[in-house]
Amino acid sequence: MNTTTPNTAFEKRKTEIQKEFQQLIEKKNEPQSVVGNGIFNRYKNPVLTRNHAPIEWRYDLNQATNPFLMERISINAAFNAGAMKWKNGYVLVARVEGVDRKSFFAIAESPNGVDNFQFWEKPCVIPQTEEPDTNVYDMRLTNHEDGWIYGIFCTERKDPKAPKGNTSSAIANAGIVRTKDLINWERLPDLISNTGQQRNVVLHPEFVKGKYALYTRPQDGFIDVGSGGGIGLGYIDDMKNPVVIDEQIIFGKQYHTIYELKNGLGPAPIKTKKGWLHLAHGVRNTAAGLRYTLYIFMTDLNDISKVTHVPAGHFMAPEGSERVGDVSNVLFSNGWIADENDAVLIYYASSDTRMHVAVSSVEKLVDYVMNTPQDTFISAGSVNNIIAQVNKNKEIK
Ligand code: M1P
Repeated sequence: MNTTTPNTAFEKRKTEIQKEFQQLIEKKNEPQSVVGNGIFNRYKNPVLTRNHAPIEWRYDLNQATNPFLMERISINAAFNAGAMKWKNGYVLVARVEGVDRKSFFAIAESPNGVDNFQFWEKPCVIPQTEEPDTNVYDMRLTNHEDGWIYGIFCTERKDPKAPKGNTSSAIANAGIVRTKDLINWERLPDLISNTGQQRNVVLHPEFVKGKYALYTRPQDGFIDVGSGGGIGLGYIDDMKNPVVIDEQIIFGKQYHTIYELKNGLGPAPIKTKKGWLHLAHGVRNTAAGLRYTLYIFMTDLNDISKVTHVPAGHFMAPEGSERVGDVSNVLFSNGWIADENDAVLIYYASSDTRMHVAVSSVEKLVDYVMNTPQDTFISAGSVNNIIAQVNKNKEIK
């Protein structure tokens, strides 16, 4: 085929690709149900998928070098996004994963937070430390009172101590960047802590006694959390020398709960009049593999190490098509936005594949966290909770 003569098949395909893409990113979203559970409303369509990746990232649009208009760089998934309000828009810093298995960060923006998310022109450029990151993912954004927006993410590198022939062992740690414009990212040194590996590290938005406060999730190995696996809290004097001091588990794993195997924080907490609201993920093992669900807890306004309320069980679990994906039976969240009108937009990923939104409010979440029965850790206790509620309802005149 002479690739320099006009190719109508090429032009036709280009038009079709552009049309399909436009339809996807302009698709309106709406709440799934008007009744729901009264706590939050899921929205019908995922807000971000691999198909939201810009055409220019995936295709060489030059007919001479790509006569069949094939995807040259394919994207596998868009998930686990940090979130924040930016100017008048809602931005997600998504974990975008190529088919080469490498994740990177890219910002998608929407005018209303529930649909019309579009990626910015190019992915984020994250400067490297002396030892390049093999893979980066799951950025938590914190608009800190020091004036910087921090992004703390997982940086993964091959385990130098892995026995010969072991080509999968890795070391996970917290990488740290900061920015004022979401375009230029300054890389700070990786977290220095004494406790093995780290994932799910989150910066608290306010100083605590003049120090930066950091939620951690120490673990013994890359997959194996070992004796760690709970939510820790430690302090840092200077983010340019991020040595964690006084790291202590404030909320551990617990037998026969949804956070029996792993317990890790989601996004930075939301400050309310009653306490700090936290969204986190709990993991338990089942015959079908690991199951990741989301739960909510609250800590004391004046002592962030004190957990004051923990409703029993999960807040959200994978449902319907959310159950299936690259890593099935997973809900994971590292981004939520408390909007000016009291609404809370909860951005969550399903099965390591795509992003969704559910909407609640600060008022509802505070009510939920403070008034839902806590776990009694035994079946008889769950029965008692139901009977107490039935009896209470009988008293209603
Ligand atoms: O595959 C589920 C999740 O597994 C890891 O999370 P955690 O360290 O809490 O087990 C991360 O790789 C996360 O990105 C992923 O969604």
